[in-house]
Amino acid sequence: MEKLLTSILLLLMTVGPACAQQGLKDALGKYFLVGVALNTYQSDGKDPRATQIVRQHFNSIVAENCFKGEALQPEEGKFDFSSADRLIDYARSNHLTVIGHCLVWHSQAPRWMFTDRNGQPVGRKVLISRLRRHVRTVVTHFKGKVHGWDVVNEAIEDDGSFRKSPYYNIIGPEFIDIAFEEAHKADPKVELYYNDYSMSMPGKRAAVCRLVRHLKAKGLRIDAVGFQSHNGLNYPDLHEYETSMDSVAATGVKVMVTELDMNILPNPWNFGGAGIEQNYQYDKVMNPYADGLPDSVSTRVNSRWMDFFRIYYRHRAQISRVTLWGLTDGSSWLNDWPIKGRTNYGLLFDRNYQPKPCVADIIRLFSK
Ligand code: 9MR
Repeated sequence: MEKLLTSILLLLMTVGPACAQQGLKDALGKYFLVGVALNTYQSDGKDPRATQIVRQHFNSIVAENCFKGEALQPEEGKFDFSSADRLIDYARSNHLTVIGHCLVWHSQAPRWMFTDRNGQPVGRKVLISRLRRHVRTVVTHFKGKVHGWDVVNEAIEDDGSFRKSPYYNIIGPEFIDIAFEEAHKADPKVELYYNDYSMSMPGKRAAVCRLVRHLKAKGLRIDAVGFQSHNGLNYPDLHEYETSMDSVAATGVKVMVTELDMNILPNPWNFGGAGIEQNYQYDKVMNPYADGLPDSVSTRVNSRWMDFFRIYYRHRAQISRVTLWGLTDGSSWLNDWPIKGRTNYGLLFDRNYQPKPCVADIIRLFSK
């Protein structure tokens, strides 16, 4: 009897902490990849507390910046994979699936990409060959190491028109087809995605679905559409957001939530005027929680997180990945956008690397 009790006690001691340690990936991972974007400090393994959270909660990572064009090909023909390769090593030693972000984007493109030696815009042929070379070289380098690529990022405006980026202006909308074609040629096995923000906007939704159908009709590979999901407390409209998920899924590709976070600070565009006294007020009003988040706001934020994760639960059959755009509140880009130096609370883990209350609720929701 005594032996039996000791065995039960021992079992409880081993299983108990394991249960308490259940992570997001254990519950949500049954349905889709659970990812997080890492900065280079984190993916270089310099932040052990970050690594602990990554290991417990996530099974996928994406580079917040070091896979972007300007980082990988800072000079024409001179590729620098050093940071990105360290992220691949980090992923391997922590058993994480890597997503590549991103191959073709008007922002953070290599500086030289659109101009010639004299600073004049390059012609169509030259830009196509530069685009192809970048995509081919990068995808080939990471062949077998990256699970999927954001091939084209943010090429469509909220009203559904094409963004008038240098790629569009010089090449025309075919730059998108070319990018997908070249990526597939370089690695026929790798998944390919189109990625954009404000996916709840009806104009953007229609245009992105049109784009997916167009690529498929041309016989090009596309596996998923990324909904960046830089959300706020009052946007997007949840119904429109869900409608977009259904519409995208109806085109025959998966939905990916690729850059999930929540800006909880006031929106400066509601402000007008330029008086000095108003500027002073502006700072204070725009950074109201520098000393901490009041409980009432915290409760609202947690419940808003749950609104989104309930949507992801309902749509779990359509979704192939949910990735947070950063690990802790302290490392989020939202502290510096659209105003530098604010104290934002945009992620699931706080500045002390502690999970917000909603983390346990999300795990419960997906464990039922
Ligand atoms: O989080 C990234 C930030 O560190 C960079 O300064 C910024 C530069 O444009 O890019 C941020 O990530 C963006 C992502 O690559 C694409 N979608 C919007 C993200 C937030 O701006």
